[in-house]
Amino acid sequence: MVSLLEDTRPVTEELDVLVVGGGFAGVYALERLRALGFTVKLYEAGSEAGGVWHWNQYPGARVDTEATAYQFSDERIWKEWDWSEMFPGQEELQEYFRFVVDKLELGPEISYSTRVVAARFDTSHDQWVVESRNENTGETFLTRARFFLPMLGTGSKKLIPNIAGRDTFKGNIFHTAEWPKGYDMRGKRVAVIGTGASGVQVIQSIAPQVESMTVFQRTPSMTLPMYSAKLDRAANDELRKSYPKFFEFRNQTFGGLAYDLVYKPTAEMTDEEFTEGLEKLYAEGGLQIWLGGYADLFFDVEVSNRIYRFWRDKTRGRIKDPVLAEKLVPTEPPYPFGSKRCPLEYTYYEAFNQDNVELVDVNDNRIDHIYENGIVTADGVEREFDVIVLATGFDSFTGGLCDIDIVGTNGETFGETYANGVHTFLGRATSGFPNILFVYGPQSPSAFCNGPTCAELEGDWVIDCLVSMRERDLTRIEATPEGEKEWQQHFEEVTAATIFPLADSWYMNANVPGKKRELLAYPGGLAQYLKKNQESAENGYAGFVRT
Ligand code: N01
Repeated sequence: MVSLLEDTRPVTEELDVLVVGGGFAGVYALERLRALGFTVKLYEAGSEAGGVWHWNQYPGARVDTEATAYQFSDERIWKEWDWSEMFPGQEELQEYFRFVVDKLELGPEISYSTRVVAARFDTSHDQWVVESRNENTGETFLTRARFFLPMLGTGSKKLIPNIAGRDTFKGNIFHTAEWPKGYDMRGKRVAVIGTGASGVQVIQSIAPQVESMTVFQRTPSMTLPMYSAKLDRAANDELRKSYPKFFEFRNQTFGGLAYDLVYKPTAEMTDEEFTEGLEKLYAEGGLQIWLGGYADLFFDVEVSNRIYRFWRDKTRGRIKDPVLAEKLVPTEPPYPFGSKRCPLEYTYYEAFNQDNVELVDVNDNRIDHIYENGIVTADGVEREFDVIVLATGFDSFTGGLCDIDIVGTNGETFGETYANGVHTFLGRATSGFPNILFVYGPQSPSAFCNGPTCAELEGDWVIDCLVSMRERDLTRIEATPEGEKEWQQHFEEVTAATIFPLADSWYMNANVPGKKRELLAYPGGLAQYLKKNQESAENGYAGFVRT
């Protein structure tokens, strides 16, 4: 194969900036960079913008963050857009992205169904030569871009478990992120593998429709009630009045959310005060008990265990069968509460009270293989299914990036350079890959930060950086290995104080066989993260070399 650098095909587009991915981060960066006069394009593999909301069309897909916080702070959008409820569903979010793209007239700058497949850095021009494929025609073409911004989010690569016999199955088998649009579950015998946020939403949504459902659980989720209030025009108008101040507040919270952590040390609270606080947070619903609750939760296993007992006692009574209750809501915490993502639910636990819903704990009885009619467990029992749903999550932080054949100046791909662990400066860039800057990337707050908030705040840092380079006629930026070491050290110090390493979660990269077990979402909070970014910029982009 001819190297992209020697490829003689004509270059289709020559850009200042190529943005990859049409989720919140990509759309935000595209609009701002265009307004600042950069020649910029966004390539999106899907047929529409929306990121995870384009791909995840499974029944019950619904955002777990309040709509007030889960939106752009751009008044051209929120002044006109009405949310129908506080936790909108996937279709409404997809519609929101259509509205944003139309309103900001971004269409001409977006190439849909365009998947970036490879990139090489041309050191003589300080440009990336990027090869992309049209997903409809299969044709490939070349783009040259000075800056290459992969804004791939944390859910762009599906994690498909390696279960023997998968290809022999005669029914339908699909991952939650590739759900066939409108696929009808009524009357089907269904297997669901995985009980994370996606699994919980699927299970509770299809339980009333299916003929039967078997849920294969490896780890129980600590799932919280959602309570999505309906919002009419008047309610939206009322919210609009508060938005400017609200967005300022959102940007200063730990996770860029509609609420902040409670920083009062729990040791200074009486038992009554501790419990009353939990009752209030729990009654408000959503993720508040987790990302808007006691900050101590993340640093003190004892506090985490107390909150676990509170949650357990609220939840367990909803499950009729005591054996099942112990599986779904164990007496003792299977991992510290808060160290894995809490999904949100309405009727998740009630689904298991149905006679036609069965739970298989794969720790007691593992999935042995898939056969033509269903799944065989280690005990030799064959269960027949029409559909197998893989709610098995994502190769989250680096999967999408490593899937693109990007080779850096050291001759390594991202997969190779991260083989012994991810290295970045500020979660913003990796040495050896000049002019590639991340937003919501590995070692940034990502999973601990509300998507739209970090899309804007991290995006602003990247955009300011590109503007300052343009003003100085600089054409190349690269993270230094020294900067990366410093960030790694800080990252590890902050991580060591938290409860996150105590769970095998996707936060810890522990869900992907063969990858290094390491926390890849910065747990120090948004304020501290932005301060570190600011310090670098104010010190002449310390931690980077710009030429
Ligand atoms: O994925 P997950 P997800 N055999 O990795 C299990 C966001 N999100 O798609 O816990 C058997 O959380 C795995 O078991 P274990 C949100 O940030 C948001 O559900 O690893 N089981 C787990 O139960 C979320 O955190 C929203 O032991 C296997 C499940 O599959 C993130 O996306 C909605 C297995 C995977 O859970 C990912 O959520 C949905 C195997 N081989 C998602 N491999 C909203 O905002 C994996 N599992 C609403």
